[in-house]
Amino acid sequence: MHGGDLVAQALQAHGVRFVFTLTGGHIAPVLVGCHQRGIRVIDTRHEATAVFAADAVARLTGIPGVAVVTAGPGVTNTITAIKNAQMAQSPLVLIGGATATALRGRGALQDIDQMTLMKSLTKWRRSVRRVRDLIPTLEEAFFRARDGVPGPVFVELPIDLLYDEQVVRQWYGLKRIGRSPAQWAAWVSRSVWVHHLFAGAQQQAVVKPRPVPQREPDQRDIHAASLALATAERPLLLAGSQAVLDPASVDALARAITATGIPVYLSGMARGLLGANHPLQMRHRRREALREADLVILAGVPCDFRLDYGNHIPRHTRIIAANRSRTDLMLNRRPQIAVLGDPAHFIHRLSNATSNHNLERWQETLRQRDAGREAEIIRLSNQQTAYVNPLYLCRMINDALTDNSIIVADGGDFVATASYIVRPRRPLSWLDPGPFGTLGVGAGFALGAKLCRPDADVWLLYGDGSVGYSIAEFDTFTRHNIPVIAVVGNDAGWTQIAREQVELLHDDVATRLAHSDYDQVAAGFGAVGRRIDDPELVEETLQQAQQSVARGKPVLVNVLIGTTDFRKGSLSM
Ligand SMILES: Cc1ncc(C[n+]2csc(CCOP(=O)(O)OP(=O)(O)O)c2C)c(N)n1
Ligand SMILES: [Mg+2]
Repeated sequence: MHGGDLVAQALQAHGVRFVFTLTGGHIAPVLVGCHQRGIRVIDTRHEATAVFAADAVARLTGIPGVAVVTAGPGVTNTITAIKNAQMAQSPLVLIGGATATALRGRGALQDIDQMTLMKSLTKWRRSVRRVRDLIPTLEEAFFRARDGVPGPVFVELPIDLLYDEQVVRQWYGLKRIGRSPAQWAAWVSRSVWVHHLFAGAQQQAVVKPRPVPQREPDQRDIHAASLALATAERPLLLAGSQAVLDPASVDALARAITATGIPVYLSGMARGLLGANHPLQMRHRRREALREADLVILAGVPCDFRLDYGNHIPRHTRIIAANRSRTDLMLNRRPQIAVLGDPAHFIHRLSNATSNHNLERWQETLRQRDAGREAEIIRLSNQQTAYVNPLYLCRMINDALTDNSIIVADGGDFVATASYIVRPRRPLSWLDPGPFGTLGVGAGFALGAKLCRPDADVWLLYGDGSVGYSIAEFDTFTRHNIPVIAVVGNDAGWTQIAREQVELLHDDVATRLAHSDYDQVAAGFGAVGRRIDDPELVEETLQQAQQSVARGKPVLVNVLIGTTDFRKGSLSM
């Protein structure tokens, strides 16, 4: 048994079914160990994809996703994806290879200070120094990733801990003792070093995954919140990603929300929590609703740029906030009732403590407004634009979804439009990057999603700019038999940026792309590629795409789209 196998053993004991990687000499024993233990090893074409995939696995299963990358450039290539997971509060374990312990700082290949690099990106990190510490360190890593505010952790594994002792002794030149006193002294010192690496390795502890305790909301806060709710006439609930951190309890959460009767806006991973057509869920004109509400409950939703730093909620409006993060709880606005703890637990407790009161009129006002906006969207989607009207395309995608579809959003303008039109049908079936807002999550998220839910059809909505970051992963989809449907909203540009830039600076420099044949690129990697520029063909092409997926083939539909004013004036800063 070598160190790589011990790592695999620890991962397996923590419920890990997939590891995502791009290989390198420093990590080979870990990958082989996983493979031989039946953990599926998915090798991607970029380390960022491996981490995005691990992030998706974490979000959909609650079990930390695992990415294994090689020393140096393998680790540095993960930075954006790791930062994204940190800001999305997604628990994942990044395992990085590293140079041999005795060669640190001596000019070895790919030897950089990875621990300092990872300091601001991870909530916890360790460099393992002895074989016997491999399993306990990984146990700790899995615990830390999920404890409190979840997030990525980093474990660095020097290569000489991963091979068996005989091989390492050979590397260190311990097979032969030199004749001179100097050679002898060097041999002794290297021998002591290797002895230290392997000391106690034979008596490996059994892997014991540690349960993660949850901080329960304070009973006084629940009481105060239920009193506030009892007197509110126009309460509004905003639920965000942090409310669905525990996939096992999302259905119970949906029931608890329904029982409160409070109108709801869902964001991030919480989209889809209430299905496609729940009477309490509103989708549009949130700002107006926030202006009129007399009580706003923020369940895992910080007052960041998405709520205009709290300015979307008038000063006099009472706020109840529940959040696992003390910083997010207090960000920009001090709530009247601040509950430090899991927002889903809080809603359960609140729901139990609250007797239903009549909110019919308020619900109806919001519902009518929502319906008004829906009608407007349908009208806009029927307008003629060049090529295919993007709103129409989104409506067609929405119509093609089943009750078991997962949607991945990677792009700017086009996918933001889709987020108002394409409705996830069930909990945990919408994935977007989160507050870091990085482009490039697409293929990795889709990969993780399809692996976790092989029966689901995974729809990957891309902008034509965004698709460039991960189109090479169609190779991964093909090699690993991962059939997903990608739809590229191709407007030949980085439109979200162009819109403001051209208006304010009268120059479109660096925002133009070509109507490139992304479909052919995907076809080159073995997928089915289709290109359309005619609205008449959309419905049929999407149906064919679903058939291809049913036959096990990944598909990329490259749709040339026109422009509308739907998102005019929406700029995030
Ligand atoms: C990694 C990264 N680089 C740049 C940006 C800035 N950015 C935000 S939206 C956007 C345009 C995206 O273009 P595309 O994917 O084609 O979508 P479109 O807006 O054209 O629909 C850009 C460049 C970003 N969010 N992330
Ligand atoms: Mg574009």
